[in-house]
Formats: sequence, structure tokens, C-alpha cells
Amino acid sequence: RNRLRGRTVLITGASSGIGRSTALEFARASPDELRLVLVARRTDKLNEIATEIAKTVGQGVQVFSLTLDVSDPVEACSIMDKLPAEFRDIDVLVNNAGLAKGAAKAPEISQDEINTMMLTNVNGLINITQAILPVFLKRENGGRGDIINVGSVAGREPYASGSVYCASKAAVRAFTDSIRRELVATRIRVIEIDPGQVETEFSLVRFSGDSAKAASVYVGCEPLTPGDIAELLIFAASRRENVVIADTLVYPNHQQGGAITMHRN
Ligand code: NDP
Ligand code: 8X3
Repeated sequence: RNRLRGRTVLITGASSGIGRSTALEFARASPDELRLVLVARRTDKLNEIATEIAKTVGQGVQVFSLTLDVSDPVEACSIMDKLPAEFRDIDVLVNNAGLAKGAAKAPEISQDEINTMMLTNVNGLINITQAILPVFLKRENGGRGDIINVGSVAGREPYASGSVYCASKAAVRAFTDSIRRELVATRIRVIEIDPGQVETEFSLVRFSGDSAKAASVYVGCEPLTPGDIAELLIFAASRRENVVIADTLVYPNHQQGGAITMHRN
């Protein structure tokens, strides 16, 4: 039996990279009956993905594209009001929207970069989770549904020139672990997936559209693909209800651990 059949899945940051692949992978995994809510700021990209799903998977997958900025607390907290009735019974929430801005070191990090990273990666994820949790909590046995948070190796192994991004992902990790404990008496699964290096628009966004600088991040290495992470998300969401893939760290083969920082005279 396909455990994803008939589910409603909401994915933030669905317009690119890991979120886009996750949308396509969910659609492929349950082509006969699935509802997808795709959330991001770029409407045109969301519509392209909806068209791609309709073309490649067919009409069994219904898609609702929602233009929403998760970093805006008013928009994030009222996300349920923006969904048509048939897309409100969410079973799986994938909190994936996130970004790094710049590579400045303290004390040179701009207010704008600090706010963008924290409001998107931390406040956005918390606000979306709080907005959708009541849907899960209304179900039998104290509640049922999946919350899948995309953290990062950066939340476990902080690095120089990424302090705020690393702090934001450490916050995701603490929030995720806390709510898993809060929800222990329910059937709600709280799942974190922490990717290592994945080639997406991440570096392009970090370096404000400087494609040469973004490409240099991946020179001489073989990063993960967004599809690699999407497969794991689908795997976690399609386990038997009593199986919680609580926490997963994923590297490409040639990455391991954080850089050793050693000042030598
Ligand atoms: P991309 O830049 O390709 O995708 C990021 C997605 O987040 C886009 O769809 C973007 O959509 C969306 N997003 C950003 N800000 C907002 C916002 N304020 N409101 C709504 N949506 C937003 O990068 P990735 O796919 O790599 O990133 C996905 C997640 O994976 C992030 O949380 C990232 O931190 C994490 N990650 C990435 C790694 C990597 O190496 N790439 C490694 C570890 C974790 P739009 O611009 O249309 O709003
Ligand atoms: C995104 C990848 O290299 O900044 O989480 O940790 S990295």
C-alpha cells in the first residue's frame, strides 16, 4: 500500500533546489492521489513546477501554489487563511525555506543580513509550524502528522564567515528537538534532515547573484543533488506511522565534519 496516497503535503521554499525536488518527488511517489501546497515568494517558479507536475505525473496530483514570504510574521501566521478548503487538511509539513546571506565576519555583519537569515530560517519556520500544528493536533490519538524540518550540517558544525547562518540552523535544531519532546504523547512525527553540501541556488542567493562566486563553492567537489535530499524526505514521510526518522545528517562522499580551525604563528 502507498502510505502517501491521499495525503496533503505543504512544502515551503518549493520554488527551487531541495524544495522543488521534494515537490516533484512527492508527486512521483503518489501520482494517483496527492495534494501539494507549494509555498515561496516567486510565483512564476511555483507555477512552472505545477505545470511540470501536471505534464509528467498527471492530474492525480492537485497543486496549489501559494506566494508567501515566511519571514513576514503576519503572512506566516495566517497561512491557513490563504489555503482553499480542500488543501487545509495538511498531513505533512516540510519546513524547507531558508537561506544564507553573505559571508561577513562579526562585527561586520549587516543588520539586513542578520534579520533576513534569522527571520526566514528561524522565525519563519517557527511561525509556519505554529500555524499548521493545530491541524495535526485535532486528529485522533492526541494528533497525527509529520513535521519535517530542513536544518543543516551548519547547525552542528559552525564555521567562520557563517556565524549567523550557523546560529540560525542551530536554532532550528533546538526548536525541532524541543517540539519532538512536547509532542511525545501524540502520533505527530518531528523529523530533521541536515544536509551537507547540496548544489542549488543557495550559493547564488548567498552571494547576491554573483554566479562566478557561487560556482566556485562547488569547484573540485561533487556536491549532493537536491534530489538526494528529496528522496530522504519522502522515505521519512512514507515509513510506518510508528517509525520516526528523528534526525539525519547527510554528506556527499567527500565531505565529512567541519573544518578544523587552527591559528598557527
Ligand atoms: P535554494 O536557494 O535553491 O532554495 C531556497 C528556497 O527557499 C527557495 O524556494 C526560496 O524561494 C525559498 N525562500 C527563501 N526565502 C523565503 C521566504 N522568505 N519565504 C518563502 N520562501 C523563501 O536553496 P536550497 O534548496 O539549498 O535550500 C533549501 C533549504 O536547505 C534551506 O533551508 C537551506 O538552508 C538548506 N540547506 C541547504 C544546503 C545546501 O548546501 N544547498 C545544505 C544544508 C541545508 P523564493 O526565493 O521564491 O521565495
Ligand atoms: C548550507 C551549506 O556549506 O553553508 O547549509 O553549511 S553550508
